[in-house]
Amino acid sequence: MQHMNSEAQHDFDRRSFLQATAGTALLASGNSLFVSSLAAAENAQQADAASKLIVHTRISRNAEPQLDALVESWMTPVDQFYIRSHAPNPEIDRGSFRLQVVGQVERRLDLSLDDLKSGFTNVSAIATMTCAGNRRSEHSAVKPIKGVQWREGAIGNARWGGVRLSEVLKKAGLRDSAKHIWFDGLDKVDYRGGTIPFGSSIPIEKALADSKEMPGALLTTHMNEKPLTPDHGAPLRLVVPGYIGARSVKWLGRIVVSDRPSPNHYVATAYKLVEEGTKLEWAEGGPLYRYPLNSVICTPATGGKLKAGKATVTGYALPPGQAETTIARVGVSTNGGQTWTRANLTSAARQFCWQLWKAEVPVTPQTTDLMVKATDSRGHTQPATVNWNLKGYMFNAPHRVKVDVGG
Ligand SMILES: Nc1nc2c(c(=O)[nH]1)N[C@H]1C(S)=C(S)[C@@H](COP(=O)(O)O)O[C@H]1N2
Ligand SMILES: [Mo]
Repeated sequence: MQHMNSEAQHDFDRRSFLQATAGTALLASGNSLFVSSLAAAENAQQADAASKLIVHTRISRNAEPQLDALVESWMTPVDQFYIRSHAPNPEIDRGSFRLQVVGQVERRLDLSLDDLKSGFTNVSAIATMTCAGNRRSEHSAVKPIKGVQWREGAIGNARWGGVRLSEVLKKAGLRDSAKHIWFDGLDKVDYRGGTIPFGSSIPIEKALADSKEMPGALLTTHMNEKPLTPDHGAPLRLVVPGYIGARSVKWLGRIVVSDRPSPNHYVATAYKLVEEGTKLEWAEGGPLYRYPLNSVICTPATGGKLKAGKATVTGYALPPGQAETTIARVGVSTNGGQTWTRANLTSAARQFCWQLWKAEVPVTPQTTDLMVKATDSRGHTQPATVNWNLKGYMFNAPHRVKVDVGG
């Protein structure tokens, strides 16, 4: 029970404890709690009554919104934003909190939340966050994959408020040897019998890639104009526009300026594309940084009943995490990709942000499924298939939903 530290976490765990003990096995082993995998699977099927999200796991929180709710607005409300955490939320005292900046710098920094707020320019930017494991369940359908079985909701678009990473790095003074910036969280992830912080790193070029409206990376205290919630990394998290969510470290405690990528497990071994997981493959594979071009049908849902005639289809499309790239067009097919109906893009087109779309397509009793495919402003289109990989990352083949059309 040692994880029940912060009050919010305590309430949450107490609630899940009560739910878990109500009908399913709960095993206390050593100092951790394990809900039986059967119970976890059952839980994953149900929407949590207290939140609007579909909960995959409770002790480390992993949850995603229902797709119809997700595309109700271009800016994702915090209570509809997916949560992906590898460990329970850490307890952090705002008053004594200090962000450390160390490594290949002229001077080390030790910054309180007030120092960050008053010592640097306050900026905000809208950017989409998505997990490299979004749509993992479609990889799993080919061959089962361990881990959270994300559907298509591990994505959200928010306004992130804070200070530019580059400004903080400039204050510390980068030495010539500086090539990569490491980020360590204050959480404790179980790893090989001990614990490690969740960590990431990004190339220095990305850290310094500020444009007028978009920082290369942002040290954020706010999400959609409100202080970050514990689930999303309070009091301070990194946000790296265009990169997989795993690079945007929550509960950020330490920045290390280095001449190489971070040795943290989540850079050195996880978040790579490997097939068998041999030592050689892990060593050869490069860390994933940018997320890929993607699109998803959010309504109707799989199994949806439609009337023959015109059907309205809605969803999201995500340009790849490359600067100055947006969605050029989205097509919906009702005949397995032989012909495509062009969708209307119904929200703003901006780099590093998803776009919502809506299409009217003809359906007949012979229509069995709907399919979507996006093309970006550089002329790239989603691949027809994606190679299966051991961790189930980066699934971005055209999304299909099965539908049932009545006469
Ligand atoms: N410290 C820490 N940061 C983290 C994680 C984590 O488990 N611990 N998960 C990462 C992953 S894999 C993703 S996809 C995003 C999810 O951010 P969100 O929970 O705010 O949606 O946070 C990233 N940052
Ligand atoms: Mo993720």
